[in-house]
Amino acid sequence: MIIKETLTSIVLVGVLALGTIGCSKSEGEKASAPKPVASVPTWGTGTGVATGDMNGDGRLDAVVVSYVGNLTANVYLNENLGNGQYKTRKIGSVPTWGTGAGVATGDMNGDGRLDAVVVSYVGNLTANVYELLNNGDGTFSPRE
Ligand SMILES: [Ca+2]
Ligand SMILES: [Ca+2]
Repeated sequence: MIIKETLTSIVLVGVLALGTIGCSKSEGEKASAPKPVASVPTWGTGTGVATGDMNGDGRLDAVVVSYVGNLTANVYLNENLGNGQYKTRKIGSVPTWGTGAGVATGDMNGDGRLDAVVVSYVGNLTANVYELLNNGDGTFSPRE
């Protein structure tokens, strides 16, 4: 009889503990809901992001590619202002069918400045890769 009551108590404590954990997790998720640090225009498909110090100020910036309709994906530089805020501006565009776009950063031409490399689906089972070369003055030029 004592064993049965003990087992019942253990099960009840376990159920209560699980319930408590469940409630804590739910409340924790609400408290940590992400807030956007930047926004760019998009049609909702074909987006990607990469980080890199694109302007040489020592802070990582966010480069975003985003499908904006009309068979075009725009590339945006979100400059990290260092206070949790970003200054967003368009640095280029590439052709796309609107899905399967991505971006990476790297010094593609060896001049010491990070460039943006963009891949986008262009139809006919093909994705093209484009380079937006960092001119060092805040502008970027597509490699020709
Ligand atoms: Ca930077
Ligand atoms: Ca470069």
